[in-house]
Amino acid sequence: MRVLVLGGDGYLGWPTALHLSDSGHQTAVLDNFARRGYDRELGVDSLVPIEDLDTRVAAWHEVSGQQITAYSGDLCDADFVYRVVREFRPEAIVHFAEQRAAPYSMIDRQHAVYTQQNNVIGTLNLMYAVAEIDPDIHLVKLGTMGEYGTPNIDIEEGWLEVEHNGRKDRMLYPKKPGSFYHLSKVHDSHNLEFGCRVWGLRVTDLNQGVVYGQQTPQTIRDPRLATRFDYDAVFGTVLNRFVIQAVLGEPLTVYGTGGQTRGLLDIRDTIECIRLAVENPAEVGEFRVFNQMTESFSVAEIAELVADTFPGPVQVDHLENPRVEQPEHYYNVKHTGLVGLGLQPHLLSDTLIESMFPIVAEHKDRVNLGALLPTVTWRGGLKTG
Ligand code: NAD
Ligand code: USQ
Repeated sequence: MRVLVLGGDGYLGWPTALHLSDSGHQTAVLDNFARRGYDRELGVDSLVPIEDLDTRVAAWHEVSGQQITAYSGDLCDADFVYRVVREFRPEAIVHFAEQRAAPYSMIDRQHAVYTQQNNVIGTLNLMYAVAEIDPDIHLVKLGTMGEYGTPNIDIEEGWLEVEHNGRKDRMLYPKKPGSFYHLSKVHDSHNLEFGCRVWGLRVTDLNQGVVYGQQTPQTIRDPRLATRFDYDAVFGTVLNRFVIQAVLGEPLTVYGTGGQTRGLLDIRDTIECIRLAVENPAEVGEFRVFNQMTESFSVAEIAELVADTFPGPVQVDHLENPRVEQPEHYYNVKHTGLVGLGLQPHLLSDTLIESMFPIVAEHKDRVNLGALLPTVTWRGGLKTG
């Protein structure tokens, strides 16, 4: 198939493009390099050095013989989006291209507005391009488990059968997200479902949990193919950060009691989920939702797992939680859709965590220690007075 990967220079987009290319799909990537700009803004860099997109693409050609086409531009530029869709003529588009850090979206008004504008408008431009150029294109959109929040009932895959005053309907699952970033994904989901209903778009919304890991079977074939690995308190995600903190000999930063529970998955499962979704498209007019996660852990359990696995002393600190989130809650998520398509999950074993220690050790001198502790708070972004 011809597959266009939006956000193909990012942590997940790049290894996904390699996996699709390696699976025989004609693959193109698109990115505006905003993510590299956030690094400069925050004074940090990926723990593992990454090449620029042209070098990556050339290295992949050298290693595999496969060609990946690269487009540089912004999804918020509608003319550019239309041009790429007309030129590449994708059968599927995988959409990773959003500002994806909850803390970044909570820095202040400007960052909240940027996040929602970038994410919602970019997706809207894309929906229009698909609807006007070729509505048969299957749109595979990265959503997030955080769209649901932590409701006190089971989390279904996107939809909920509701009985109210004796009548029944199938409704989009109610959302209770925890940041302006997570809210942007909710807005996207609603827009996309509307596009399916009104224009007959075919969409798969993948509500993904927190991803961990850094290597995939393709990225390890050459150091120039490495994907980014974030450690800072804004873009670094919980398990990756705990592994990095353990190797650096820094305390693991559990926010609050650590009773908050999240769905997680291995980066190797992310890329495989995308392949499965692409190769098994949604029907015309269908808004299909999968919960893309394989296991749930509380933050305290994740810290304990990392501390137990690391071959040395590890200190676990409980910091005052900079976020506003439920410290203890019910969490039971249905996630059978992707397994039904053939996903064989890599569950979090000691082997994976252990394999991350040497990656961190090799590059630990690149860490800006000042960026490890959280500085963005959920209420601190309001400039009152
Ligand atoms: P990332 O920031 O590394 O990658 C996103 C890429 O999109 C970046 O390269 C960025 O430059 C690009 N981009 C952003 N806005 C753009 C625009 N307007 N036009 C063109 N390109 C643009 O993020 P990631 O960790 O690879 O996440 C990818 C997607 O998966 C995001 O949508 C995120 O919400 C979702 N997701 C990520 C995780 C995770 O743990 N990393 C978990 C669940 C969902
Ligand atoms: N946490 C800590 N200590 C840390 C970092 C995080 O206790 O040092 C806690 C947070 O308070 C939160 C949980 O760990 O309760 C997860 O935080 P995170 O930063 O790992 O993940 P999150 O902000 O939810 O965002 C990440 C990605 C985002 C994606 C989301 C999936 O950045 O793009 O959408 O995971 S989900 O969490 O399912 O919404």
